[in-house]
Order: sequence, then structure tokens, then C-alpha cells
Amino acid sequence: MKALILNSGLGHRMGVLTSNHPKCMTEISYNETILSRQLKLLLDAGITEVIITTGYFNEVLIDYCNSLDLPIDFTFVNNPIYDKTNYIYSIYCAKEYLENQDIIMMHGDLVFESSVLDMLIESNSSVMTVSSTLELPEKDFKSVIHNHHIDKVGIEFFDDAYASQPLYKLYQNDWNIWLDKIGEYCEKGNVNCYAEKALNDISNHINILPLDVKDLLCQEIDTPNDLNIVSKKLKEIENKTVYMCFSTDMVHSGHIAIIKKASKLGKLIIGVLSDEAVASYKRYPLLPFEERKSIFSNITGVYKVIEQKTLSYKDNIHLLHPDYVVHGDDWKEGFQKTIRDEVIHLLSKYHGKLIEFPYSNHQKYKELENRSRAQLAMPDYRRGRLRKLIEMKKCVNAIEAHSGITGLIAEKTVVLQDGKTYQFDAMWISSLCDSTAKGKPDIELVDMTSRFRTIDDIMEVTTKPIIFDGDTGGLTEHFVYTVRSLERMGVSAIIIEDKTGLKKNSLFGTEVKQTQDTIENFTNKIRAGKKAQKTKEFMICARIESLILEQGMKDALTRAFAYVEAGADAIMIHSRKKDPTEIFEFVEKFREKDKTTPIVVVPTSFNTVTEEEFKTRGVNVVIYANQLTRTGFPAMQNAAKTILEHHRAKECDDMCMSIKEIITLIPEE
Ligand code: SPV
Ligand code: MG
Repeated sequence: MKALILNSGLGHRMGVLTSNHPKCMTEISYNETILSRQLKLLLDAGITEVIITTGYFNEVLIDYCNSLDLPIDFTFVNNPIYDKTNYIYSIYCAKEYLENQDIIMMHGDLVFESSVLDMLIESNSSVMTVSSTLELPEKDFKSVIHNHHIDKVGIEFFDDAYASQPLYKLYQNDWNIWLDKIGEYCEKGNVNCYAEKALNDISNHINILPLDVKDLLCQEIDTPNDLNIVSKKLKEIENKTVYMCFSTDMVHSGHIAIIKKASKLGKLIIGVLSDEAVASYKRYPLLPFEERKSIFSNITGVYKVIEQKTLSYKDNIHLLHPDYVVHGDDWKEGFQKTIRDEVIHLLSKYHGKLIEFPYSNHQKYKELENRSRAQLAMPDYRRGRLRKLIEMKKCVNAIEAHSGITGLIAEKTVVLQDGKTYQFDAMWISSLCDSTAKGKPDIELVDMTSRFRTIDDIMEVTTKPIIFDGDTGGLTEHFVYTVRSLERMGVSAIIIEDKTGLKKNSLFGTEVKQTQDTIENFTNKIRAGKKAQKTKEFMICARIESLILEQGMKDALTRAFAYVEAGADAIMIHSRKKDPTEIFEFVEKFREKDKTTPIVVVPTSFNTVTEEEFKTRGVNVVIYANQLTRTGFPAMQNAAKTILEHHRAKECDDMCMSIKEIITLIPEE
């Protein structure tokens, strides 16, 4: 698409302001003339071919355009009798460059906001800008609209008319007809009328629709007074605040394009989502907040960058009262809809406006995101993430996974609540659930090779950090190999319990015979494990069974401090009581002496305590150790029974996920 700017005229109503140059070279703001602004907006909109009709101060104008040093391909067409003709004749002079082209045509004295040009360019039919909110001007253009179509344009029409501006987008089918009529007029010597007079003759044959720009700036400058008004309006626009929020850690051309557009609306403030909010909203950010902030701060057009702590815009809207909030139009449905509704509600309280640009779902951007996800799944990226998450959130949660599909549930389940998103931080590969899934008892019967196979299945389809239930860790001589294998695979932590001999599940408590290891033996195992470890990130967590085995609080604490002394990166305290008192007491007493070593709990029995309360008391990892197994298997049992009872599958159907849902749950690469 080419642009045509009509700049031949004298502009005599501007007085001295046009004594040295044509009107379009009049300054309208610091460093900007009417023409330089038009050209930059056209360029931003992707238009690089511009035809300019000249006349008055022809050479000054050409020199000026070239001096702007813009990547624009100019064609200058001189109207040699500019002082005796109207612009209908200038268009006629440029006819050879204009035929069979889609054109954006504007008068050279027109000043408009960038969003006006965006609307014009996005329209699918030929359009002329009109305003349904402006009063009808006495002397300027008005257009008569019939059946949603521009019927007449001129200064003399008042009935069914709207104020309108000489800014058009014209598809070549329409434009060629108008251009031919302009030719006819000029060849008959009718060169002193508006080009719109020719348009009015053939308006039934072409389809120009009104583009209602309402109160957006779109105004011609005819007099010094107009210049004053427009300059003031431009300042107001520049001082508007625009707010956008980004969660991305990979800024691509799509983001730059939307930032550029948004910055044209005023001072653009960017909210960068906090690490915690990004991690709970989509995935762990590859770049931390400070780096993302620095990237956005250095993008041209960004006025300021601040943190947005939640997915909800509430806090920052209250803080900034932005005139505009800008977002892609992809949040009208689905997960973010409630966030959008809240933004609209908050903006409506003070006449703020939401502006939505078309969201680019380009395949190349999806591939970038897929690549980031794939990176998160790589062992070296995944391994250290548990430590980082604990540092960032102070308290993280993990849910049990024992297969690819339970891993996907742990990976993908997200809940939106009060403007915040929640998802699990990590996965727990429970010995109980891994054994149960294989129909075996939880007595270290399932060997390490088989347990590693489970890890592999889960790792293949997920990115979240993994905490491995290492039972007793086995013989120290074997444990060192386990540590290295897990590290290599990208597991973040192993938890080993201070039991020895035939291990039984802790939830049996003292109902079965279980032997606790000696402090000496167990600390030796921890030391050996830490010595064998190759990376800094891997964690060995020592699990204390004293409360399960009713050995008392003192024993639990003595062991905890001894294990930390031996090098344990975290400790896990376990209890099978419903009442959390003994857990709380342990945490309090441990924290009196040790403020930093992470504490892990598995609240299967003491399940009324919320993560928030655990966090306040100083717990750092909360593991939901078996809930997917305990809900999944009864559901399967029920389905099996239902089929047997009815001797067919129909009655079971309501209990089933549809095949379609299953298919979408597991996306193909
Ligand atoms: C497991 O999930 O296998 C555990 C935790 O070790 S518990 O079952 O509570 O002992
Ligand atoms: Mg276990």
C-alpha cells in the first residue's frame, strides 16, 4: 500500500508561519512538524512508499523530506500551477503513480493519532474518517452517510451529515473509479474544485464506508488557532499513561510491535510479572525478574518498568490510574477472562480505557515457547530449580506422581483464585505410590532400576523439579551410586529416612516392626552421599522417623541437628497423628537453633493445616504424598465394578473422561 500526501497548496491562512516553507513543515511539537509526524506514523504502520504532491516552496519541501533520513521511498510530483488550481489537479498530475494501487490519501495539514491510522489500515473496505461526536463544522468537510456508506462529501452538506476529515483508505477498485472521474474533471478544465466533487458524482458506484474516530485526534490545521489547539491536544496525548503487563522472558518481534503501538498512546509503563507470579501462572521463568525488567527498560518507547506481583492488575491500576490498559485480544476467553473483567471494571470507575490489539499466535512464537519449555526439562536446568523455588517462595508444594500421566497432571493443573494462579511447584516420586502402581508392597521391593524408569517416564513429559523418595537409601555403598544417577538424570532432591532393615511404610507406625537407624550410621550415609555428589544443586534431605516410632521430641531434634551437621541440605519431619501439634513443636524448636535449613513435611494425617500456616511456622516444602493414587484407584475400581454389575459399559460412561479430553490432555509435539 502506498500513501499519497497532498502538499501543493499555499496555506495562506497560516500567515507568517508559511512565509518560508509549505504548511506541512509547520512545527507542531518539540522536534516534530506536521509532515515528519505523518511520515513516521506511516512508517510505523509499515508504509514505505509515499507520493507527495508539491507546489508552493517545492524545492524546500523536497530537501526537507530528504533531510529527515527516513527509510521511505519518496515520489515527488510537482503541480506547476498550484496557485491557480485546487488539489484535484495535483492528484491528476500524479495519476500515473496512483492508478491500480491501494492508497492511503491524506491532506498535508492533517494531524491524527496513531490509533486513527491503525484503524484505517485494519479496515477491510475503503473508508473515510468521520466523527460522530464532533459538532458539524461551518466551513470544513462534512459527509452525508446513507445506508452506512459515504454518499456525499463537501462543506455545503448539513443533513444526515458527520464532521469528516480528508483521510482515506481506498482500495484500488474504488480508487480507480474516483481517479478516472478526477481525470475527466481536470481534462474539462474543472480544476478549482475539491476532488470530492468528482467523488460525489460517482459515489453510487464505489463503496466508501465511514470510519468513526469519535474523539480521537484527527484534525486539519488551517489557521494559527488550529495549530494551538492541535499542539495542546498532542501534549495531552503524550502525557496520557498507558499500562501493559508482560510475563514473557523471551521478547520477540511480536512484543516489540505491540510495545511500539502502545507507546504511541502516551507514556508507556510496563508491568513485569514477578518471578513468583510467572512461575505460578505458566512456567518457571528462564530469566529472573531483574533481567526481564532490564530488557523491557531498554526497549525504545518504554517510559518506565515496574513490578506486577500478581496476575491481577488491581494493585498497579490503583497505583497508576492509567488512561489506557493495553493487552492482546487473546484474553477474552478462557483462563484470563476474569482478569480482563476485573481490569474493565476497575477502568470504568475513572473512565480509563482497555485497548486490545490482535494477538499474534504465530507459529514461530509458539516454537520459541516450546523451546523454552524443552530447556526447562533438561537435567541441568531442572536440577537446581527446587532450591531456587524454595529461595523465591519460602514455601513450595509438591504432589505425588507415579507415571507419565500423573506427572502431566502435576505439571498442568492450574487454578485461578482471587486474581492469583496456583499450580504445584514440584513432584514427589513416592515409594508408596510407585510400588502401589506396580501392585507391590512399599518395602523397598521395587528395585532402583525400576524406580528410575518411573522417573524417566515422568521426566519425558514434564519440566517441574522432582523430589525422589529414596526410602532408607539402602546400603551406604549403594547409596552413593543412587545419588550420582539421580543427579545425572536431573532430579533435584532425594529424601532418605533413618530406618534400617526391612523398611515398612511409615503410616503403619508401630503396628509393624520397624527399626530406626543409629545416628552414627545414618550420618555416615549422609556424609558419603554428599561426598559422592557432583553438582552444587542436588539436595539430600534427611527424614526423621522418631515421632512415627514414638521415640520422642528430644530424639527427633537431636537427630535433626546431627543430620544437618553431617551435611543434610534439608530435613523432613514425619508424623502420623491427625493433630499437627507435635509437628509444630518440632518446627518451632528446630527453628530456635536453625533458621535456614529447609524443613519438609508430608501432611497426609495432619491434613487440616494450610500451606500458608506451614509457611508462617517456618516449613519450606509441603508434600502431598499419595492423593493422586488414593483418588485414582478407587475411581478405577468403581468403573470396573459398574461394568461387571451391568454387563456393559454404558453406565460407566458418565464417570469417564471423553476420548477427546484425553487426547488434548496429552499434546503431540
Ligand atoms: C511415600 O509417599 O512413600 C512416603 C511418605 O514415604 S509416607 O507414605 O507418608 O511414609
Ligand atoms: Mg516412601
